[in-house]
Amino acid sequence: MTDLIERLRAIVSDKGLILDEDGKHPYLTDWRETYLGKALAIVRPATTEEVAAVVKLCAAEKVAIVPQGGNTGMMGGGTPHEDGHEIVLSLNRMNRILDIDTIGYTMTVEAGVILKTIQETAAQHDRLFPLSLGAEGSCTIGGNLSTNAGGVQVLHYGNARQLVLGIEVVTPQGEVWNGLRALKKDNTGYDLRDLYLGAEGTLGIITKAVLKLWPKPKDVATAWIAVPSPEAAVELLSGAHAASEDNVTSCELMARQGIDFVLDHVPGSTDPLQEKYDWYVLLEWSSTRARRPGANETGLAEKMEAYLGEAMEKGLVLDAALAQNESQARAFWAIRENHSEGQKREGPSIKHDISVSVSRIADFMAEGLAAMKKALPDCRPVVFGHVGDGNLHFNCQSPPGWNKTQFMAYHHAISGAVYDLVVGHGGSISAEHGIGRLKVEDLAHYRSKVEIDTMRTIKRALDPQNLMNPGKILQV
Ligand code: FAD
Ligand code: 2HG
Ligand code: ZN
Repeated sequence: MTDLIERLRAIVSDKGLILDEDGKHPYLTDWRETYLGKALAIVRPATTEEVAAVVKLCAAEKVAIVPQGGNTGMMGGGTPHEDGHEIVLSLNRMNRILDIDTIGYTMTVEAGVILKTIQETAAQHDRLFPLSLGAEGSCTIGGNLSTNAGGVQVLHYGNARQLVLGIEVVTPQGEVWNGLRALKKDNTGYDLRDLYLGAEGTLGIITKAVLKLWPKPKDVATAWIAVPSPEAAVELLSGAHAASEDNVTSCELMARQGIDFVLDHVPGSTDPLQEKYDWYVLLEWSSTRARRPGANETGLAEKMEAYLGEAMEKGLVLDAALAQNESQARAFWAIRENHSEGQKREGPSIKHDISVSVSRIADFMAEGLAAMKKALPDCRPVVFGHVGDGNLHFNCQSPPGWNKTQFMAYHHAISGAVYDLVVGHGGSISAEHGIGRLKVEDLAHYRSKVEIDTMRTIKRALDPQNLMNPGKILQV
């Protein structure tokens, strides 16, 4: 073992190696603190060549590797197992923006660049990188691509898979595949890029990416809206596409329970509306068309106000606050984005990151809430999410005062009931967070034999020694 550590040190130097227990700790547990693993070392290469050399050494020594970015994943995919035989390979020193091409609308980055840095760099060049999620201040683009992250603008721009043109990958054998092609069209055989995207580090390590950029929006309207029901939210969205001239960029649904947790636990949060309602929508429209100074034309805020007025007459809206400036819009967004934090501070929760088709949301919701309550009558449903994508965080908070052990005794009953319904509605048991370690058994249960066998065949072919993030997604 000393020999392995010394050989790793020779590749990444002292700066790239963490061996002391205090220093290792943040890399050994996940954001939700569901798992606490052990690792031989935390290895932090600074270049693709160093990643490749580390992987080659580990392949020769049969040491498994857990790739890690910002460690904000929800499924324990970036956390090592408890046996302490793996290394964590963190990409957090590979954090350089390599190129920005404003003519071709692309940006080339290393995998460890923080998502917010990418958004800010694009904005400085009057461009937009549209991936946007609550963890954007700490997650990395490598982690986003490896989980095929979604977030709050998928509705308009697509999920991470749709925002990338090319990637560079270090294979489980330590070879470098340079797929950094900035091509919109490329039909040359099997799509290797799409294989690694969403693979959660089980097929190789993403080291660089060419990202797509969009023009920066110049006119944005944001509203915090109380609605009578999830059905009304879906109908409101359906009409908004045309009313906004196809400029809906976000449509997030929230139940009151999650908002209360944010107001209770996240300092500085304030309720945008005076009255309390059961359901809310955060709606955002944005356009790249700037309002010309002095011109007598209607901007998105006026259009949205008119639309919400009509919707109110139809009973689809109970009350609404339109953001008057950017800081008010940010305050609305903070309430939405702090839902995970609010739930974490409230205590134990069981998360269901599910999707059904948008038109089935209302039926699923009624049945799902009843199923959760049947499994544990005192549980507290916390439903929120990307309703425009049919993706709900159909979460369940423990009854007040319960500890994790008490609550987890109901895990299978609650999640089984929810997932059976989701699958019955033709939906997915993981819309955006992936499988990681937490849902390995669920994936095997809910996906067909032919799908699981095909996935296993791919994994075995690319990683015959099962050293690349073993035990995540699939047991091989
Ligand atoms: P990590 O957590 O470090 O890793 C995630 C997985 O990818 C692991 O399996 C890991 O092994 C692998 N991995 C990481 N980097 C690489 C790499 N370079 N090459 C190969 N494999 C790699 N997700 C959404 O989809 N939408 C949301 O709206 C959303 N909101 C969130 C809000 C909060 C507050 C939090 C804490 C998380 C949220 N997430 C969301 C979950 C999470 O998937 C994202 O935060 C993010 O995509 C993970 O990036 P990361 O760099 O932290 O990856
Ligand atoms: C979000 O949409 C994230 O905020 C996290 O995907 C969801 O905490 C969750 O369940
Ligand atoms: Zn989400």
